[in-house]
Amino acid sequence: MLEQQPHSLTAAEREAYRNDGFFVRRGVFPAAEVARLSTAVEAANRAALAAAAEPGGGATYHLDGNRFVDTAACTVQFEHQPGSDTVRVIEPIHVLHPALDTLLDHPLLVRPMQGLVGQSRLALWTAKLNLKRPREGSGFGWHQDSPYWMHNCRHVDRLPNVMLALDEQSADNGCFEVIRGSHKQGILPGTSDGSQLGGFFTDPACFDLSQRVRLTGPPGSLFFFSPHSVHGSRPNRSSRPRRALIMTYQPGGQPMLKIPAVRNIN
Ligand SMILES: O=C(O)CCC(=O)C(=O)O
Repeated sequence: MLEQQPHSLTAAEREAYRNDGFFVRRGVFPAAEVARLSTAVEAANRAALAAAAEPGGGATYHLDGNRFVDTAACTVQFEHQPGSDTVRVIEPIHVLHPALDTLLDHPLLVRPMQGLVGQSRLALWTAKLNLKRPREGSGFGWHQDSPYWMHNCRHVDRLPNVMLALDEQSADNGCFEVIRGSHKQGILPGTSDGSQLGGFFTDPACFDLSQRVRLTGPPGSLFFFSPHSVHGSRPNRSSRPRRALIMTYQPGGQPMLKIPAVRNIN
């Protein structure tokens, strides 16, 4: 039985996660911490860009025409406009700045995650940064995370995600969107449009778009969601950034997705 501590999962949140596949804690991270983390993610972005640009510094490849570079520390995904040098996603992100590594142990993340994983000993599965820069940040098609992870993990049902908003998340800057209840059917079929990543996008016939919920909130908001939840987002058409960190936890003692090492949570 997990001890009830400050920030622990509430009964209502447990119920929401079970029924809807997600719940939200709005504006819970103090502004000063969000500011410190925002500075850290910009430093991490510069480090990732520098590593990707080094001659021989990374393996470059294209999937469906979009550029990825695997550096020694992380995968850097670039925005989709041809020739863009704007970073879209960096994974894993916690290795690029000490403040982002320390964040993984923050009670505001760990306490509710202990409730969702169902045990006190946790480890990190993966952590990524989604940058969604003003006007050029592209959207994410409807997908589940579990199909990406199922071949590397035997406990894919126990990989809850939490998204930490570094900027206000609104409809016009491409906030996170989720299909309520879509997690209940486990791993759903992908599309078969012949593209390289098409199989990772969820077949639209397999979920109910009328159950779509936009998760808006101020900086410092936390959005918890199931690895089976169908989710996505629209492009950022606004003049404001929509940066967010997504951390995924798992039972303690297990290795991470992209690094063959264990990062237990303190
Ligand atoms: O950042 C978003 O809006 C969506 C992120 C997402 O779908 C993902 O990282 O799997």
